Amino acid sequence: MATPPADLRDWIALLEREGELVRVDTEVDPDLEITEINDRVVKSGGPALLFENVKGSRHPLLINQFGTERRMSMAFGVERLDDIAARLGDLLEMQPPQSLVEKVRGLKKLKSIADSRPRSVRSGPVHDVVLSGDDVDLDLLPIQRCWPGDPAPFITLPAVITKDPRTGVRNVGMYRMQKVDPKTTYMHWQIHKDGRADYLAADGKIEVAVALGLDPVTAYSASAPLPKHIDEFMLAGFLRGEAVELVQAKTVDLEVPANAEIVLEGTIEKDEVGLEGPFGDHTGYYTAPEPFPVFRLSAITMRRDAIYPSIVVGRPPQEDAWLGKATERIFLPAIRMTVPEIVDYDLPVSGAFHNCVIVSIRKSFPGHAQKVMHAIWGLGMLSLSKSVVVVDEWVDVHDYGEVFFTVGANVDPKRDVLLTEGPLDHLDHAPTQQFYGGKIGIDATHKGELEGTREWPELIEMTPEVRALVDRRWSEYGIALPIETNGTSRGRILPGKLRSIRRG
Ligand SMILES: Cc1cc2nc3c(=O)[nH]c(=O)nc-3n(C[C@H](O)[C@H](O)[C@H](O)COP(=O)(O)O)c2cc1C
Ligand SMILES: [Mn+2]
Repeated sequence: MATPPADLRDWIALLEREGELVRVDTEVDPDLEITEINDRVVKSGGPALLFENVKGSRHPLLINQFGTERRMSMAFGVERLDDIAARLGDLLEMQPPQSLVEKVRGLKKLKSIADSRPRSVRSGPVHDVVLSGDDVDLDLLPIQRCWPGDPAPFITLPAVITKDPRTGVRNVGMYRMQKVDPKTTYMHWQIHKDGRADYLAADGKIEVAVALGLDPVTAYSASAPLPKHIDEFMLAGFLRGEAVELVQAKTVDLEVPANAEIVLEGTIEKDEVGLEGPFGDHTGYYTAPEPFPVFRLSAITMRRDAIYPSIVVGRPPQEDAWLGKATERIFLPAIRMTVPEIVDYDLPVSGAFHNCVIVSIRKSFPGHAQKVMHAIWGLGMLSLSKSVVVVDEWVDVHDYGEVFFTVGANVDPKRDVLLTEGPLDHLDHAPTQQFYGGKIGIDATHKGELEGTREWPELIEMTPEVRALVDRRWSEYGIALPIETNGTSRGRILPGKLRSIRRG
């Protein structure tokens, strides 16, 4: 595994060396123009963009740093996103050691957890420039207005740091911030989020620090759906293999990443809210204006020549698709800890992540698919999923054609569709009532006698012998295929498990 980048500049240098970044020195407008340029680049799988001449600001703007699977993997220093999950899974599956070798290996793993804890340092480049009092001015930054219906510019890629007033445990989250005036923003803390819980637990007011322009893994960690009591910077440290270094902020009692490009410091009063939005959101729709807390800045600190990071969400697919896919992959081992029969899962990007979960399971008893649906509806942020599609272990959940085939072929809508209700995503506009509404579970697994069906037919499969024969002889046939196929994409696991839910 390559070492992940140390800070944003290191990351930009890496992207540039790898041909993954274009510098744009033509003047561009942060009001809508950057969105349209970026949209075309994102949708064509193009490079990260560093706009060096943004109208109205001295600071360059970085966008699309996460916009492809390759860049997202580069951020973590891995070949494929699944490789990150493997490291975490290894840790989660630690058993009491049987031998000395295992003991040593176990200790190494524990050490890697201990080393993941953020480290306090005395100073850092984030304090090269300190602006407080009258000098605090958000107009300095090239904040984007993303979509035509947005009433103001929004800070879109922040790591918002708070402390639980009761326990002192840090929380870091990514929440958009609408600019209200040069010293004020709103804080879009949705109802299910830890950041909001810290705010609600506060007495009178809460201190907040917002880090902008981090190394990519730490930036990612702000979007990770961790349990409330786990510090996101700890996850960042674990995933980077190196602790996040923190310095004391200047005007609030919080620690901030020492090498952030920019930090905004300030407070949020408990009873001060304003009408935030509308905002062109990752659901593909504008979210309606709603009251959200008001963040009043007390300081802005920066590195010299600070680079401002941005992201645009909107109708999927957008850049945030890959932040979501990283979470999907990283959290698979943790999900398997609780629901071990889960083989794999996929959150389709076009489902805006909360609309649909496709999950494959090792089915071993009647109603197993329904058990897994309920497990998902009870699991962290996945609990907000509106639909869950359950398939057998041999179905590739990432192959939507195969999933569609499986649902079409195996579902009796009357028998296999579970309609229920529960909490829904803050941004879901479909339910009659905000936050709560219907859910659908679709059981597309093979059924058996124990579930009261007639004999289930066999899936069509070629024999391994004939496949091997054709593999061997392929060159003799002289057939050039437009796409290389070795005939192994289907039927990797033969549906033999079925027998366990059939009698005998
Ligand atoms: C680009 C992007 C923008 C996001 N904007 C918001 C937002 O405005 N409000 C919000 O509550 N969550 C937003 N999220 C999701 C949160 O960052 C995510 O749920 C995170 O886990 C919240 O952390 P917390 O549970 O510690 O509060 C956003 C995620 C991404 C990737
Ligand atoms: Mn959290």
